[in-house]
Amino acid sequence: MLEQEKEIFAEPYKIKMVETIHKTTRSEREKLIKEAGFNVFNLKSKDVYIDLLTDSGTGAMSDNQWAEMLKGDEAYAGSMSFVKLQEAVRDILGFKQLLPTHQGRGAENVLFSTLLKKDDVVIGNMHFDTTKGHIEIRGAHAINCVTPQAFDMNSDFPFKGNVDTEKLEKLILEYGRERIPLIIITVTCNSGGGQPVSMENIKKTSEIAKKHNIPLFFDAARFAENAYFIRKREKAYKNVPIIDIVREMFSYADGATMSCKKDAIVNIGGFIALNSLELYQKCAQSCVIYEGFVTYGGLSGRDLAAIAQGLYDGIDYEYLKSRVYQTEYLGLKLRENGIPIIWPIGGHAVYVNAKDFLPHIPQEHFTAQALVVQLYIEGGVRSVEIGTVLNDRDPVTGQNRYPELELVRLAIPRRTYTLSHMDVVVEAFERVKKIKDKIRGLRFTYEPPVLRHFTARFEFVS
Ligand code: P70
Repeated sequence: MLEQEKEIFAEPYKIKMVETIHKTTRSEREKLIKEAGFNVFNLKSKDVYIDLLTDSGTGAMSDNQWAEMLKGDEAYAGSMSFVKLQEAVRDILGFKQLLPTHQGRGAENVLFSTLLKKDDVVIGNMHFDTTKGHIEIRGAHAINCVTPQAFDMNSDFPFKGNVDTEKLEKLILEYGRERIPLIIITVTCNSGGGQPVSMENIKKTSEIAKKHNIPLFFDAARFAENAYFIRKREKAYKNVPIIDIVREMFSYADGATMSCKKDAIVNIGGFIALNSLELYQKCAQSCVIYEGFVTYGGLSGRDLAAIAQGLYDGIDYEYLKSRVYQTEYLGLKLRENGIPIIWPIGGHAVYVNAKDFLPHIPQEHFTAQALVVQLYIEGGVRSVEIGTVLNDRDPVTGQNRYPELELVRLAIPRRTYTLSHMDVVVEAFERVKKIKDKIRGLRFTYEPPVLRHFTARFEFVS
């Protein structure tokens, strides 16, 4: 008898409802992307075969979530769906107070309009773009303080999302506690490649924050994937139930902002969760102004109910295992085929290093954007540029800000695609690889002044 049965991988669910996806021909795609100004944000979803633009709001809800949608009660005040969500948040995350918001950036807006003033400093491992934006429009400064291993593309370090705790102490002393209204840990660290933060690091960061009396918040969009990595990579947590890991993670924080469009597997929604009644009361005022009354925050009762169920779906071990397996499956196949990717593979996405792949395209011709465009032309796969276009111009000098890395992100929606779809993506890269030396760079034909990557238009450099 076998000592241990060899495990065969399969998704831990079966398909109950489907959405048809459409194939286009290469020549159709050449025409479509030209009409879109060589910007994939301008493509219609029906013209995309495999959509890896984002894992945000693109997941498939479960039968249990749809059932909760039907049961959701629509009440301006005192909705029972709100009560359900509050109970789920108390049970899983352990926070007493809850303010729903329309999505993650709504939560950031409410929290930061309450906590921040001009010249304040917010330190984090690596702030996500919307977080940075909300900090900077208030005249405050967003400072990244991630572990140096995050920048070593070949290192196997398992927790590249960790806070550099020594640097954190130094920064606190340098700026002074009075200027630092909060510290934020983004779990997993999206801007760093979907890399996790260890429990040990969370604990240490929390000790430092407590010592200086600074509140510690999580940007919790992908908290469940972070917990899964802790279980897989941190010895002390081997075989510990995900819910216990999540409870411990959040026990070290004073609060969290959440984009429920990620690990709560809903199509819209967010929240702020915290313990302090005083801070809740202050935030509640901004919530009513920007989002909606405190028991719905811009969402319908059915959305709140779907989030409550989604929080439980999102921490299911078998689901998380298959989710991370799928991302790894894609990443490993790309790597085997000689496509340079960021290592280790992140939880929600594979990041391709465009500078290494297309060294003949200089950054001023938008290396990663050129790869995004060609990947669409060759295979109908939509990805997103994380490089010079996204990085915008320096507001003072007006010059392009060239990031160290030119990346193409392949973000995988939750419970949406199968491994066969991942094979299609690998095949699309094969085709791109065959003609890679002929790929041309791009230049702007239209460049909006802010957040240019959403609406800019390009043409090929001749
Ligand atoms: C993504 C989306 C959103 C996000 C996040 C973290 C760690 C807050 C938010 C904001 C954004 C995106 C990027 C490219 C294309 C489409 C969408 N991340 N914190 O895909 O939350 O979107 O709900 O306001 O990752 O990474 P919300």
